[in-house]
Amino acid sequence: MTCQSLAMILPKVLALAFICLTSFTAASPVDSEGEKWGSDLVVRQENSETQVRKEWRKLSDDEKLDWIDAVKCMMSKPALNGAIYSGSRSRYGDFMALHIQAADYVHFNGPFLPWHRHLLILWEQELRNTCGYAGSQPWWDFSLENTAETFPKSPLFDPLHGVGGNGPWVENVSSIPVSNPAVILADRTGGGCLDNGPFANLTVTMGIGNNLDYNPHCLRRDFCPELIASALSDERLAAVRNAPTFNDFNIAIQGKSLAVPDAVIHLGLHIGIGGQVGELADTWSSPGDPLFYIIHSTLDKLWNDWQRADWDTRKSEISGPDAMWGYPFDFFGPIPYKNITLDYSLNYTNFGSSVTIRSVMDIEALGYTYDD
Ligand SMILES: *[C@@H]1O[C@H](CO)[C@@H](O)[C@H](O)[C@H]1NC(C)=O
Ligand SMILES: *[C@@H]1O[C@H](CO)[C@@H](O)[C@H](O)[C@H]1NC(C)=O
Ligand SMILES: *[C@@H]1O[C@H](CO)[C@@H](O)[C@H](O)[C@H]1NC(C)=O
Ligand SMILES: *[C@@H]1O[C@H](CO)[C@@H](O)[C@H](O)[C@H]1NC(C)=O
Ligand SMILES: [Cu+2]
Repeated sequence: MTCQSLAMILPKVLALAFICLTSFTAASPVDSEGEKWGSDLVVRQENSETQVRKEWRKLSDDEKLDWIDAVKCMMSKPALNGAIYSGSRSRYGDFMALHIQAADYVHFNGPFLPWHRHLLILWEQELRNTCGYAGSQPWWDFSLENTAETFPKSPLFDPLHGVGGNGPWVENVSSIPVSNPAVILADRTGGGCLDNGPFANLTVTMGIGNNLDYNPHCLRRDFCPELIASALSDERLAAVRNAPTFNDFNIAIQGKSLAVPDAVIHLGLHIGIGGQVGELADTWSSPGDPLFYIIHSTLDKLWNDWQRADWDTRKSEISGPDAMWGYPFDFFGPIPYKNITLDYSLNYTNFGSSVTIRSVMDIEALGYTYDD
């Protein structure tokens, strides 16, 4: 096994696996009808207490196992959307299908953070209501392990009280199906079917890529520690925290190009763990790896932290293109888009009611908060 330094791939301007060039044409701007469509339903349940989403290592061992068990429970509950998406074989699969069908409208644009915020609320409610989970969706303070040496040793990846670690090393991955075979990551260190931790031998039932058909395949991880160290560095995190506007914040989270050296937090988490051939690196089917929910909880926390640092302004500050790859994420050249507003409708097609961005701006009003 070799772990080449990221420097070896710096000169190449590579499109990362998390994106697919062909998806450019699939993105379409929302018309004005769509923007009026959302409701202002507040999700918080009557009389419910504020739920605190805890950092992984702040959970007791029993609490960690409770979350893992709840995820496995979701994988054991019957799908409600199996008749619509043949790949959805469980309630867990329904969430994956939701993400696959929405992916081209909710990444590299303005709705990215709000759409995933409400997705996590739906997910957390389902853990509680369908699987009796008493806790909250955990997040991960990756700033404690953002070097190539420390990242793989994070307690998050513990085989017993964590989600398991890397996939076993596979040198020749050329026959493993991926969304974008052009992506080569010199720094990859895994690639095999996950063989450790609570999700060892997990069968993912749909994907890879924008595909909702039944396609059973194993869960792979392919850690790229050098990419983690670069994309999740203290410097990258400072850019997130110090972003003066939501537009700057969104770019500090999602990136300003798809070149590997420009990868920042969101891509760093997905591709640093999913690597070249892992599920988590796939734009569409990344929720096939339960780590997806921990990653997105982490991004949601960063957004909330940023909002709370200047709450009066930021409780209502939103911007960005409605369309994927619209300015300032126009990495493939200019495309038609509209700037979103708080009235923009976040859709959960075949799954749940649409909500406006306005209705997800304040997590405390939604009934939860983060520790730390
Ligand atoms: C959201 O739903 C509305 C109403 O059905 C629709 O007009 C709009 O195009 C949808 N937006 C997206 C991004 O799918
Ligand atoms: C990798 O595997 C593919 C197909 O499995 C094979 O065609 C190719 O020659 C292999 N490459 C190397 C460098 O071994
Ligand atoms: C995964 O499956 C293989 C082959 O069936 C089996 O040998 C192994 O014990 C399983 N590992 C776990 C952790 O269940
Ligand atoms: C969207 O907002 C940006 C920043 O304010 C602005 O530069 C751009 O022209 C706007 N785009 C459209 C289509 O209105
Ligand atoms: Cu996503």
